[in-house]
Amino acid sequence: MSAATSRRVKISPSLMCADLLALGADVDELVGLGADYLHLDIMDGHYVPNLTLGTDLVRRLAARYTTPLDIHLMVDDPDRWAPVFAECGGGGSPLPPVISIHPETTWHPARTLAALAQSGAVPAIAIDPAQQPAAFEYLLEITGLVLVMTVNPGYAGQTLVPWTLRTVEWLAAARERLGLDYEIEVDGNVSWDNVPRMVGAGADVLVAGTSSLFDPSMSRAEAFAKLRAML
Ligand code: S6P
Ligand code: MG
Repeated sequence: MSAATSRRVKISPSLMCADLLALGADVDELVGLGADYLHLDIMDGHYVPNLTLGTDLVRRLAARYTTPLDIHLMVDDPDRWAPVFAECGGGGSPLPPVISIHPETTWHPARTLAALAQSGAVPAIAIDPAQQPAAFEYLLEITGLVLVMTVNPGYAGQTLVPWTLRTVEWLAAARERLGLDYEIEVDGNVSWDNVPRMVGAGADVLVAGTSSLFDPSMSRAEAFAKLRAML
């Protein structure tokens, strides 16, 4: 049975796409609608040319919600920042935060992932469109989730890089071949048109941003229901 038919597909709203001036109300609604994760993009202005969310927000969210945090580190020094976010993302949730690093940003990603596991977080890797997933095959055994960047990292509102669907397919096949259980998350232009292709390729967590859940033509509740109905 394929991953697409055997697994419940989860929704991880991207909070950089929420209404930052009314964030508490927006997150309350998303949690009430049944968001499975809360996706937080952490950028350093070096690895990606942008700055977004940070430690204080993560700490406040972790204290207020039991929905697990899905913390995506787009930084060029993950060994500095992963322990910081593992600490401030711990909060009161019974489920640990998922923390993803881009493995090409550190010389020894296996050590970084082991340290994340040691700190109680779910260790995760994020694969840039230009990276070959096979290069990270050995890391899959110590990884709870693999985030596939389906756009180039740094900004919301971009267009799908089409060959990244092959990365999703490769990861789904590798999961079966290796007998592993990591989740496969897609991040970037998860649109109404792209969702069926992404889930068909093997994605089981969708980062929902401006392309779906934050579609300005409908309410958040309508968009969430539309997305759920597609899964
Ligand atoms: C991009 C970031 C993403 C975006 C998301 C936005 O660097 O990692 O998580 O927030 O891709 O979604 P959309 O639908 O605007 O592409
Ligand atoms: Mg992201």
